[in-house]
Amino acid sequence: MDIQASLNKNDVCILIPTLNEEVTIVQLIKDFRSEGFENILVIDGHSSDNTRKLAEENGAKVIVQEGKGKGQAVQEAFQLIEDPYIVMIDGDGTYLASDVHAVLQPILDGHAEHTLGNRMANFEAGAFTKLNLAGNKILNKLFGFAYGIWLEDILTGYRGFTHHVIKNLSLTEMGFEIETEMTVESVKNEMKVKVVPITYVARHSSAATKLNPLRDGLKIAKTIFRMARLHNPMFYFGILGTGLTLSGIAVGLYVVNEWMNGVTRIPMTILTALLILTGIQMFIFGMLSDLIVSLHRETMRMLRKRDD
Ligand SMILES: Nc1nc2c(ncn2[C@@H]2O[C@H](COP(=O)(O)OP(=O)(O)OP(=O)(O)O)[C@@H](O)[C@H]2O)c(=O)[nH]1
Ligand SMILES: [Mg+2]
Repeated sequence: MDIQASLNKNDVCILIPTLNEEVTIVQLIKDFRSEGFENILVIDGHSSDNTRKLAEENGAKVIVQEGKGKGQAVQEAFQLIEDPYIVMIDGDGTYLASDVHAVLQPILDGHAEHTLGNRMANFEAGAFTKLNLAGNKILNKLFGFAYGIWLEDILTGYRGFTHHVIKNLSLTEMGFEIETEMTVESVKNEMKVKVVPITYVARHSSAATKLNPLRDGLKIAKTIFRMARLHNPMFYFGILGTGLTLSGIAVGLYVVNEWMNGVTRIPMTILTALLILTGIQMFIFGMLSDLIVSLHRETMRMLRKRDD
C-alpha cells in the first residue's frame, strides 16, 4: 500500500450518480471522507427527495444532470471531471467506501486503467435477488462468449478509471446499459481492465431500486449482442446465421414430411431455400467483417504504438 500512502487523495474524484438516495447518501459520503477522500462529486438525476441538499451539507459537490438516466449522468460527469483518477460508485449504500483502496490499487500500480469491483467475490445474503443473481451470471457468460474475455462482474456499479479512460471511452447509452458499454468499450480499445474483489451488501429496506430486472436485463443483453457486431462479428452474424439456417431446416423438414404424404408446398419450399441461403450468407458476412475488424485492430495497434 506504499503507493496509496503517497497518493494525494484529492487527485481521486469519487463520482456518485444518484436518484432519490436520501436514505443512504449521507453515510456513504461520510465513509469516503473518513477514508480521506474529500473530492466527491454527486451527479443527481433530478431527485424529488432530499438527496442533493443532504449531499451538499455533507461536503459533496452536487450537479444536476441535464438529461435522464444513469448513462446520461455518467457521460456528463466524465466530460466535466479533470482529476487523474476516478472512482465511480452507486449511491444506494450497497458498496463499501472502505473497498476504495482495492478498486484503486491496480490503477495506481499501473496494472490497470479500468477496474471492476467484483460483487460475486463476497456478497451478503439478500444483496442479490435470485433473479438478479441469475441474470448477472447469464449476462457475464454472454459477454464472455461475445468478447472472448472472462470478467466476473461486467455490470458492477463500483469502478476505478484513469483520466485517459474516461476521456477516451465513446459512450452513448442513456440507461443501465452504460455499465456494459463502458466494459465493452474498454475491452475493444485494448485498455487494461482488471477485476478486484469487493463486498456487496443488501440494499436498505426503505430504499427502492431503479432497475427493472427483466426490462433492463433484456436491454443489457441486447447491448452486449449489438456491440459485438463491431468487436466480434463472427459471434453476431454467427448467431443470426444459425437462427436463420435452423428455421430454414425446420420449415424444410415440414415440407419434406408433407411431400412424403403427397402434398407439395411450393411457397414453403422457396421459403426454406431463402432462409438457408440467407443464413449461410450471414456466416460469410461474419467472416468478411471479422477480417475487416482484425485489420482495423492491427492498424489501431500500430497507431497507438507510434503515438506512445
Ligand atoms: N443521476 C442518475 N442516477 C441514477 C439514475 N437512475 C439510477 N441512478 C443511480 O444509479 C445507481 C444505481 O441504481 P440502482 O437502482 O441501485 O441500480 P442497480 O444497482 O443496478 O440495481 P440494484 O441491483 O437493484 O441495486 C444508484 O446510485 C441510483 O441512485 C438516473 O436516472 N440518474
Ligand atoms: Mg444498486
